[in-house]
Amino acid sequence: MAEGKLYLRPIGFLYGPPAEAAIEDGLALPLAGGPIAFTAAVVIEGDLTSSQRRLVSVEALEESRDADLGAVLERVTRPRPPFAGLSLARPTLMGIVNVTPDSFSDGGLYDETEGAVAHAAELASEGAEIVDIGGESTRPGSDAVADDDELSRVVPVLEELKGSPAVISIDTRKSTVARAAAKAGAKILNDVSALTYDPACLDVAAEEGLDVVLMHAQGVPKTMQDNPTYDDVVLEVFDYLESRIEACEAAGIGRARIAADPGLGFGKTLAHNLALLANLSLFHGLGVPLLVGASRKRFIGGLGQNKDPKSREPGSHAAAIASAAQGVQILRVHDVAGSRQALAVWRASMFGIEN
Ligand code: 7PJ
Repeated sequence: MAEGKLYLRPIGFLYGPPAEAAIEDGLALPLAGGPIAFTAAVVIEGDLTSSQRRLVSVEALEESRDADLGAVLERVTRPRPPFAGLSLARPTLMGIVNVTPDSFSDGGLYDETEGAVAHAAELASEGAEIVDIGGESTRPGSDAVADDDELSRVVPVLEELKGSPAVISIDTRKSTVARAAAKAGAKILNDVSALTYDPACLDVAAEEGLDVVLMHAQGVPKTMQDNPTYDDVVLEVFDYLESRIEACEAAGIGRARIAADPGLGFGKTLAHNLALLANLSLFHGLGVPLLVGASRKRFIGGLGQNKDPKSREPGSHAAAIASAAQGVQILRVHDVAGSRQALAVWRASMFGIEN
């Protein structure tokens, strides 16, 4: 982080008619051009070890003539174009389909092609606008999978999903898998290493016209939970994602084709995960749509003492709502029907609308 760099964390959110009225009166600004307004921001200035924070109203922000502040404000408020053809006006659900024998929550259940295809179709019918197909478990402690094994798990599933109403995303770190998936109809490359594990993914995404999800992770799945450390987890994750967006742009993947994800659970302690969740709105300063995956993760079990991943749904829904309430556009979830219900009730109560 450069000394004196500025970050803006929008706070004081309004929803529905009060949001519109406050924007009209110059008392609030739209978060990422969406339906949520913010009335103030925490302005963070400094470096990773010593940062200054001040609370500033939207009126004062708009009066400021600081060029750096103006640039961040523009990125925070600018409307986001559709991602992979999807309007992001409402929280968009990405349903998780694991085609892995060892994945921690669906382990063994969906390892057959037919099971995975049926599961993907079910999630789409429940309201997943994106289905994320993964053939390599990246949960803490897991080993890497050989290219051929991953290919043979996911390609038959993708072939059968051609014609699905959902946008197909491939969850992989490998360029061979990303290429084959694109040929088989995938539109999104979701890479938990933000295209660093296999740098050829940059060229594959550029050449195949894939939209990309860049996720932050510290370390590799096998050892990432051993002793994750940060000076300031929120600012470090922000800087990393910003540098990866720049790497994508340099490789010919335009900003409109990029979404960013702080990577809950990937080289993070409970405190790190909670700091990220509490500060999600700061990531709008990246100027791209945000994706968050909290679903059934260990930190939810840690908070609620729940060891069984499937019993972590209530906490997963709470995390999805906490994310959507900060303007996060895409939520990666196992339980699409349940998440949809939770989000619909949250939206109806906060925005005063039914859809
Ligand atoms: C994530 C992911 C996540 C994105 C996994 C699990 C582990 N991709 N792939 N974000 N997590 N973008 O589902 O618990 O959080 S695999």
